[in-house]
Amino acid sequence: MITTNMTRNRRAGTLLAALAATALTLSACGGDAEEAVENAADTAGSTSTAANQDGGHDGHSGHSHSHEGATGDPNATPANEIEGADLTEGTFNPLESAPAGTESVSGVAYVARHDEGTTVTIDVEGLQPEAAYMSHLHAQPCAEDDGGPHFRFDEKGSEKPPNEVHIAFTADADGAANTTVSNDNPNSEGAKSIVLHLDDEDGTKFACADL
Ligand SMILES: [Cu+2]
Repeated sequence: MITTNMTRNRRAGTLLAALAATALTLSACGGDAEEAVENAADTAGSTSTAANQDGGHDGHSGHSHSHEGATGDPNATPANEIEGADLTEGTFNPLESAPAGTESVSGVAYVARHDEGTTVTIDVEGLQPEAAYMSHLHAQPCAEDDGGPHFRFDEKGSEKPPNEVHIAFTADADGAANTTVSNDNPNSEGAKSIVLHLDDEDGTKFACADL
């Protein structure tokens, strides 16, 4: 990655602060607080891991340039049509930080967990005609740091598919897109949102759906 050491250190610091904040938030809510604190501590113990995990955390990692294993298939069976699946639905809303020209986005996201794995379908409109976009499953709700970092099946594993779910897609002539990606791992309950990114240098986040 083309990240300088200075940037890495700054980002690692930001991530640690974010993790601490997350742990505090979770403590206040009970539930998995202890586990969250342990996870935060684990991550904090390794600077290089923290820096790597920040890939995509703030949308500036350049991840949008790697579409390997991520290209959506418009002809695949959509998540909401898979029989017997545990289906979650979310509604896309523009983020407060959405740049001019992206605020009219709307649509839905479906995540189906089933015997074969996890299938994600996004159905959006209000995009730029023929423009390319990127999206991912993210680990936090939209209201928390615009979805936070990418969701990973193995938290300490790769930031690429299949350990993350990436969905690259291109809008049609009407600015609409409907596409589906599948992953053979069904254990995606940790995915709390789907974030849409511009396919630019920074991978700018502009819309999010809570799952
Ligand atoms: Cu993302």
